[in-house]
Amino acid sequence: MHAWPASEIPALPGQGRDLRIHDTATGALVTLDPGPVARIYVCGITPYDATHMGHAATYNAFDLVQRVWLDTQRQVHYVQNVTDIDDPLLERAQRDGLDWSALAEKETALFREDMTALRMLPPRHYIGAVEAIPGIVPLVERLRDAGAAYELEGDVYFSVESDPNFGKVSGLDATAMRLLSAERGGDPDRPGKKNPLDPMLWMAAREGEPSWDGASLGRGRPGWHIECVAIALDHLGMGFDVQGGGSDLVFPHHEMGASHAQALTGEFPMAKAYVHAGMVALDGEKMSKSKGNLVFVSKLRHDGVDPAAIRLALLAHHYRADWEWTDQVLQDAVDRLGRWRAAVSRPDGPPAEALVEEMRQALAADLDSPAALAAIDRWAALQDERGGTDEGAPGVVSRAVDALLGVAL
Ligand code: 5CA
Ligand code: ZN
Repeated sequence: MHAWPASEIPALPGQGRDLRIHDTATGALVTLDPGPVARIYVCGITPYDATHMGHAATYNAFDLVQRVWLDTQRQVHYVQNVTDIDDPLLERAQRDGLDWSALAEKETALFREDMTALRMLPPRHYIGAVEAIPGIVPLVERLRDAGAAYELEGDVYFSVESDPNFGKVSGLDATAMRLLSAERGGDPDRPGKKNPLDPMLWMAAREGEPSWDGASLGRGRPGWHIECVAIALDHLGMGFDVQGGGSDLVFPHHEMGASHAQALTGEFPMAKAYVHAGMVALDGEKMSKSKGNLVFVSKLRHDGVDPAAIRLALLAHHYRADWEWTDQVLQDAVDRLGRWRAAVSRPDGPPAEALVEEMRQALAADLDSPAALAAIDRWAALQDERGGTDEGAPGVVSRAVDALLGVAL
């Protein structure tokens, strides 16, 4: 699949800092040492509805990771998937009388537009589940042949008991896992499974549903977790730097993915850091397509809201926090954007070097974007109250805000 166009990243004076980031698996901050090419896999959308503020907040977090790395003069190998075949997509297409693939295409196109408007840097590889099927099938066959998977009425399940490290990503106990499995796409109550938590790797073709050639597996479609593992291993290999997503992906998705990869390669962990963004809520409940309590990026854009203000509203919250979207959050961002634009519109101002350094420090310390915003607020207030004599300083600030935060002033 094609991704979306990259916004240009202005050059900055000085040098960025190495990223320290919270790893869910160890529960600690880790300093990543990615080498000249940093590798990151971020779980993409299931395209059955438009991009909402929760999605945007999560992709904003990983866009910051990419920008911090780029600021250290590294290249970034960023891979993202599109879950363009899965139960929720088929259910929505059926409900609305649409063709499932046309629905997926339409929502993916809208996502690209939203990401472009928000100045999220694109992945180098943007891969759909459907196009990954030829790579998924041999992995499932290998898991089965190695005894890590078994068949149940034509479907193929992964055996969590085959993995000595199962549970190490989420650190959850069996009761919590079972609850989350039922909530998030698993089928713990299906009779005949070896362990209720075992996730599906390959679903045999169902009447009236799309299916693909699965070689020795028979016709069918892939399970969700193996999709991301196949794409990540194909494009990044084992031991990449960051696997990212919202905190609702910790279990089962990222736990199962690590397990599949361990069974395939004998290595753990698949990613050096498992990084998770908090959940954005609306009216007290997690924003989610299934609940329908949504604020869409595209709707705000069409109502004339500046995408830079939407982005600032996201940046005003620490990526790991759970937070609530309100009209006030957006209004505050619109006001802040106005103050910043006024402050950089003059040819000179207070010195910019210390501010750029503060921004770099804040972002390198577990992506503390609220601290970066506060530093810019202080500079803008100084400019407003007393001005400054540093020629070109507003230009430096403007470029730093663009390069490090993806906000065009
Ligand atoms: N296709 C899978 C990942 S392989 C999926 O979870 N798709 S999704 O469309 O449901 O979500 C896309 C991303 O947005 C995921 O990282 C998910 O964790 C994140 N996300 C979903 N809802 C919210 C929310 N309310 N707040 C923050 N992030 C969210
Ligand atoms: Zn995923």
